[in-house]
Amino acid sequence: MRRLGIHSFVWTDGKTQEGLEMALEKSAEHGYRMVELAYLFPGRYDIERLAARARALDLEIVVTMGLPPEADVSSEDRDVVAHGRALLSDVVKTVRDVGGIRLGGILYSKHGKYDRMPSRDGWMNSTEAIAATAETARTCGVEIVLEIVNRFESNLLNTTAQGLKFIADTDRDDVRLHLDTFHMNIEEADPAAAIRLAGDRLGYFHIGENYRGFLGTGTIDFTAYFRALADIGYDRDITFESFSGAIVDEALSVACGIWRDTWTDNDALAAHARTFIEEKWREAAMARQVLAAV
Ligand SMILES: [Mn+2]
Repeated sequence: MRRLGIHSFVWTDGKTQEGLEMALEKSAEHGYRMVELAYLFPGRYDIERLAARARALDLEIVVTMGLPPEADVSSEDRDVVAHGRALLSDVVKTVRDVGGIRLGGILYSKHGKYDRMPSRDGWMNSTEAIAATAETARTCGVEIVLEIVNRFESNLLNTTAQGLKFIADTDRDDVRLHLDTFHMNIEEADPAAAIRLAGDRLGYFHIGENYRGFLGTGTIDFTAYFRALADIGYDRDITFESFSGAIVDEALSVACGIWRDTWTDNDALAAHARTFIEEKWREAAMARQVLAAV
């Protein structure tokens, strides 16, 4: 693991500049070395000031988002796809301007439940849009990772295998997968095998409990996930993601179905998550050493 990060929605709904700056302070205070900001749309924040705060705190910034319906690059409507491509290009430049290292999330489709089947033309439109976005990102020094999410949040990429096929179709070797334990728990027959299948195409990893609350209090077998990460020699970033009705961003909460409080004390949540992830990471590394020594 390179850096351990935390999603800003643990701290703030992201509506104000002050909220985001507080999220940076809180993340650093809790020993996290990276913060994930969502929907960093151009013009909403003082980007220069955020960049300076992150630098001063030695925090890396990652940005994630999902596309709104009117900017769905997996649409068959040319205007909608064009809007999506322009939005992705703008956001990549904003990520560059804030000093961010990576743009992830549901960049390849709408974020939300679809009422139609995915189409071949939509798939092609999306792979072409991501290829173009990756080219812009390359010139900006930003990495593109595609988050594989559950069936209720996209109809295009729900499994690692689908994600690998999609990346192959973009014809880019700099686009990687962004996997998330919460989504894998719903969609993958064997999540640990899916991590091994992703191998060196895995670029970013989200840790969340099955109900998005305190780690270790739900049904996800984190030991299996961490051992798989150790097996593939995963050496990139890991971010803790947790949402509660205690902190509500209308767009994200509705898209993710956050209807209730899974926690109210975010300081306790963040402190616990860091300890939990670092401990699981150490355990997995030790298990691998024991195995190799036999
Ligand atoms: Mn996630």
